[in-house]
Amino acid sequence: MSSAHSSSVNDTSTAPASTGIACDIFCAVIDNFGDIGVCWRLARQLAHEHGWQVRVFVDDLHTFQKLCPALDTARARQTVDGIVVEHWHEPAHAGQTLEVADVVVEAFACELPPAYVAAMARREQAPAWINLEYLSGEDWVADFHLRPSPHPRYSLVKSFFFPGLGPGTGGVLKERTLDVARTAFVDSPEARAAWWRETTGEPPPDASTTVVSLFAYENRAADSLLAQWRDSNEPIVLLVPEGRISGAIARFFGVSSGLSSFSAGTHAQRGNLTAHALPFTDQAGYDRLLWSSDVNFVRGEDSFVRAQWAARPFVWHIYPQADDAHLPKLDATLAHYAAPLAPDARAALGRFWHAWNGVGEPDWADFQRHRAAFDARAKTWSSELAVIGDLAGNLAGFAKSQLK
Ligand code: TRH
Repeated sequence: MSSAHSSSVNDTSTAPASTGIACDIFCAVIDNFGDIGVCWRLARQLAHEHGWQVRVFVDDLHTFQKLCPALDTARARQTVDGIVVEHWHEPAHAGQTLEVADVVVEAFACELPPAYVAAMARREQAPAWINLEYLSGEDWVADFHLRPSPHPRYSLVKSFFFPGLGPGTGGVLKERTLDVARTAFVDSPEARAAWWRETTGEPPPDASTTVVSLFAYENRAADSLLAQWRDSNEPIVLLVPEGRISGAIARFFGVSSGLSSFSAGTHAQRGNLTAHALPFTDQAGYDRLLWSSDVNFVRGEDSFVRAQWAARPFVWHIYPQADDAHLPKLDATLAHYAAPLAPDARAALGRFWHAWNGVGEPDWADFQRHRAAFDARAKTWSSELAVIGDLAGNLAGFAKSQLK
C-alpha cells in the first residue's frame, strides 16, 4: 500500500471519545451520487471528529456501495466505519426501533417517516431537527440559514441549514485531516508515482503535460473539447472515472469493446490526447484523482467542493435544472470564485464555465492562456473558503446549542 493510502481522510485512529450525542441522518437518493456522497461524508465527520453516534437511513444501497465498497447491499442494517447504516424503505419505514436521536438531519428535504416524527414529538427533550439543504453560492442563502420552521401539528421546530460559499452560511464539508492528507500526497513523488502506476499502469507524465480529470454529465460541448485536446500543441492526459460522460469519450475514440462506454481499464490515444478510463473509487480515492490532476472537471455538489479543496483550477458542470434555474447559481459561484481575477481572466473563466454548461463553445486555448492566474486563484480561494468553517463543525455547534 502506498503512503497515499495510509494518510486517508477516513483515518479514524484519532477519533474522539463518544460524546453520547446520537444523530440520525435520513437520505433519499434522487439520482446520481451527490445525495449520499454528502450524507456519508457528514456522517463520518460527525462520528470521527465529534464523537457522535451516527445512524444513516438511506433508500439506495447500490448507489451508496459505489462510493463505499465496504457496504453489503443485501443487509438491512450494518455498521460501516463505526456508523450504523439502515436500508430505508422511505417514507414509511423508520428503522428497527423507534429510538429517536438527539439530532435528526433530514437531508435535502426528504420526507421523514411520519411514525418517526410522531416519536420525535413524544420525546421528553425535543431533538434538534435540521433540514440540510443543497449547496448554493447565492447571496440569499445567508438570510435563510438557520431559520426555524415550527411544525404545524407538533411542538417541534425544524431549522434550515444552508451550505454556502460566503459568510453567514453553513459553509461546506471539510475534514480536519484533509489538508494534511493532501499535502502528504502532493509532496511525495513516491506516493504520486505509485498512484499513477496503480491507476494508469504508467509513470506520471512529464511537466509539459496537462493532466485533466473529467467527471461530468452528458455534455454537448464534449466533442468540441476532445477535438481541441487532440489538436493541442501540448500533450493532454485525460483521466475519466466511469460514468455518464463515458459514452461520449468512447465515441470520440471509436472504442467499441462490445460496450458503448469507455469502461475502466480502457486506454486510448488520438493526436496529443491520451485518455485513461478509471474505475469509480471510494471518496478518498476520488480526492487523490483530483490531487493528481492539473485541471478538474467536476459536477453536482460534492465533487465541486472537493475540487475547491484540491486547490487546482476546476470547471463545474452544474446539476441542470428546469428553465435554466441552475445558471444564476453558476454565476453566483463565479462571483465568489473569480472576483479577484483580472478582468480578462475572469471573463475567460466565465466563458469557459458557461460553454461547459451549454452556453457558447468551449475554447481551451483561451482557458490555458490564463492558467497561471487560475492556478494562483485556486490556492487563495481554498484558503478563503476555509475561513467560513467546516459544515460538519458548524452543524454540530448549532445542534448542540439547540439541545441546551
Ligand atoms: O453525482 P452527482 O452528480 O450528484 C448530484 C449533485 O449532488 C446534485 O446537486 C444533486 O441534486 C444530484 O446529485 C441529485 O455529483 P456530486 O455531488 O459531485 O457527487 C458525486 C460523489 O461521488 C462525490 O461524493 C464524489 C464521489 N465519487 C467517488 O467517491 N468516487 C469516484 O470515482 C467519483 C468519480 C466520485
